[in-house]
Amino acid sequence: MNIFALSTGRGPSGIAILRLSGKDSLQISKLITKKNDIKSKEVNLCKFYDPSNGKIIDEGLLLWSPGPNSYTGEDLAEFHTHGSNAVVSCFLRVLGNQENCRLAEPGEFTKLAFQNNKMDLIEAESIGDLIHAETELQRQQAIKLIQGNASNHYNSLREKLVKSLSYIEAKIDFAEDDLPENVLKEVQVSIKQVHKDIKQILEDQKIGEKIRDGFRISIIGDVNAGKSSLLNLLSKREAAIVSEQEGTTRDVIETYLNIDGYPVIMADTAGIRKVKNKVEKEGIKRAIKKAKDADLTLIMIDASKKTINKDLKKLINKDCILVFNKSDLSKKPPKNEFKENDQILISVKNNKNIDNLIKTIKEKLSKKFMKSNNILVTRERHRAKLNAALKEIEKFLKKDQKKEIETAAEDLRLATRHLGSIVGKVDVEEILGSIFQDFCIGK
Ligand SMILES: Nc1nc2c(ncn2[C@@H]2O[C@H](COP(=O)(O)OP(=O)(O)OP(=O)(O)O)[C@@H](O)[C@H]2O)c(=O)[nH]1
Ligand SMILES: [Mg+2]
Repeated sequence: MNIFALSTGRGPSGIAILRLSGKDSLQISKLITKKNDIKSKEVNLCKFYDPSNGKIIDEGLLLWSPGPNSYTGEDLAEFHTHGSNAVVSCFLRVLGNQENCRLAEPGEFTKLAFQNNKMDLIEAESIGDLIHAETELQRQQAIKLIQGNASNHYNSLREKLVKSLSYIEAKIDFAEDDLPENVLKEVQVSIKQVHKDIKQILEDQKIGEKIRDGFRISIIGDVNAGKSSLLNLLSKREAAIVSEQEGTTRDVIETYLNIDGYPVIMADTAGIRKVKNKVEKEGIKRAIKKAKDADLTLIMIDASKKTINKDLKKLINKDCILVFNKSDLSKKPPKNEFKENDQILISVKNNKNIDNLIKTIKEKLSKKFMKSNNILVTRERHRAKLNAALKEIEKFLKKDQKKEIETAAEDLRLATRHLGSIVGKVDVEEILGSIFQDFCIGK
């Protein structure tokens, strides 16, 4: 079966690219271009025709990549046409009319690339991330992973496990005097190191996932301090209702923002105050929970107030930024004991000092999370597999490997499999290969 799809976005544009992958793609390309001398690794200037009636569709370029040296690993044609809806629809219809040709499913070209060993699972996932990247940080993370920094790391850990496993398998299979002494000791040392490495990877404060999904920032504070006004200003839309009435916001309102390259999910919440009203009370409860779960909390206070509300004070910790709003009404925010916190005086109304607030938010997130640029875990899937591998390694380390060598080997085998499945590699034959490499079995 051959598959095809529009690879560029829909809508009028200068150029559209349609891809066709499969063993008949050269034959189909010849039919559509009426050319017999289609060259690979060159740009072919062509006219495109509907083979059913010989009528021209458009003119453009054809890139022809024979497999396996193509994106999918199969024979692959790319048609560059003009990007109008009419041209694209006509071209898709013509491709669909060819024998053994069907529309590709989402991600199918990349799935083929993975199946044909053009890339591993992490690289394939990261291509999806790069396509969906909305902020600079997300772009940087995705391209790093596409280039293989995480895959290399996981592969090298896995190779260590495979090697240890091969020693253990040999110990089980062959007479002891054929093997170097201390084998089990060396295995222990190596596995302990792998255990330490995986633990370290997992202690990353979920930074990779946060960059993918967004840092969680909560705005909490006094009623009427301007929390909803700030959310609206930052998101450049009327996401939340703003009014001079106290207690306007009750539900948590979340908006996805790009704060100067940082992906952020910002939550506006109900103002903190003592109330009897059941609905508002629930809103305040949710606000407090949001603050506790957040990666960063902005405490918003009306700068013209004389003191900071006592209930609000209880929620301030060293990680919060104190945001005094309405600097147009008062240049002197209330004196307070929170000397260690960042304190910023802004006016949402006059758009004053907002850039400074954004800078402080970025610095704060960066200081708290960006401790290493060695970001590896970007998905829950990776984390779950790492945890599963860790569990098996711990089981292995707890065993007396002399007495329980068979079950210890099984622990390692499972750990290897979990690690391998992160990059999409599960290969038992490799263990055998490693045995032959390290022990001269034929002697
Ligand atoms: N003078 C002045 N007024 C502001 C400023 N920012 C917001 N306001 C006004 O303050 C009032 C309350 O603003 P909101 O954004 O609704 O405040 P809130 O903190 O969300 O209030 P609740 O949802 O009730 O807790 C509105 O009338 C705003 O127009 C500012 O910088 N200066
Ligand atoms: Mg509000």
